[in-house]
Amino acid sequence: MSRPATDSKRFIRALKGETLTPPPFWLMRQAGRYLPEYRATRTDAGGFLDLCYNPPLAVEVTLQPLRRYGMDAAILFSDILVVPDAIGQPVSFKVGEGPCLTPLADDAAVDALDPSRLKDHLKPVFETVSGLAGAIPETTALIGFCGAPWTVATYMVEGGGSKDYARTKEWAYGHPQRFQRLIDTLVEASAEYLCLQIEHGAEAVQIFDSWAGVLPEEEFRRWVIDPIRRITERVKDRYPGVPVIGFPRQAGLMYLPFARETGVDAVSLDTMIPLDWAAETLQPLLTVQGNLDPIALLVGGDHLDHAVDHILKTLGKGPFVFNLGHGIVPPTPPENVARLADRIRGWKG
Ligand code: 1CP
Repeated sequence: MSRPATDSKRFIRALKGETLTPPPFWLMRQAGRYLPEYRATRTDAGGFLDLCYNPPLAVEVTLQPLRRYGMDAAILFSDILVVPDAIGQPVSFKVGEGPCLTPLADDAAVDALDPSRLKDHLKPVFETVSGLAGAIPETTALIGFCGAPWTVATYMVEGGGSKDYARTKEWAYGHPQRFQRLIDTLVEASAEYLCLQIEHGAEAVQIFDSWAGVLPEEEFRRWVIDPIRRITERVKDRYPGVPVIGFPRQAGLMYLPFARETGVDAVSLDTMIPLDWAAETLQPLLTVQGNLDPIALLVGGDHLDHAVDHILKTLGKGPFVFNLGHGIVPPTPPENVARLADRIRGWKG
């Protein structure tokens, strides 16, 4: 039996501007620690990156949430930090501490990064993408992804997570030429990475700029909008029909220039974006995705139902993909995710 064309999948149709009732849905971090079967596979795999680089296990954890909840899209199981790992800045994940890298020290460290290593180093990830393309249900779309240059750069300059991104801002404001070289390297590596995922079967891609919201306007244009515009342009040059979703988390009013200027097909909304503003200002321009508070999903019950209905009523009248405003948190009860999936699928408009 041949698989249906990508364009007939509900998730892809919504990204291309159709209004669908009920809307298609998937959830950021839908594969992850809230699922007991994920925790079991994770224990078998060894470290977190070992899981990302193990195609059969990465395919398995990508499929786990689909088996339970039948989302309209599967997101490749990997991490945004495989890109620095691939281009010459090794990454490790310490249990309970998150990612750990040796911080970039100077110009020489930036010059030593080498995007030409990416294709070889990330072979297991592309093998996972190919495996998934043949394994997901036929109406489900496969999402590839990367981190946006700004967000990935914060990990590379800080050496891990950060509260205020002070060192990265010092680089960006105080050494803009050096920082530009780092961003340019990440534009090149990320565009290549997304294109290779598409070549292996990804049908849409999402660019995660999780820490976009910490920059002032001028710097937001330079370090968020411009690099994402260049990545989108390169992907569209080679794969014009593949939708690109941008997620400039906590960008506030800057969502509007982001939507107008990056060339993305859809924006993923964080939890704080007012729904009426998004419906009136963003949705006439492009598809929106979002934006349930992950803590509403953790809490469940009436609060969850009310929050879900409010989003469906406000954004469901235009091109829309239901999602969270950020990733699922590990203590979320799996039955709340089932309640959410039923509520969305039961929506009649
Ligand atoms: O212990 C574990 O099992 C690791 C937890 C985990 C998981 C499940 C990490 C570590 N990454 C992931 C998978 C992951 N990461 C996916 C897979 C697909 C899915 O959504 O189901 C995706 C898309 C990401 C993307 C990612 N990684 C982002 C962008 C999205 C976001 O959440 O803002 C970021 C910032 C990261 C970095 C990262 N990876 C992991 C950790 C603990 C962190 C640091 C987060 C921080 O600094 O607060």
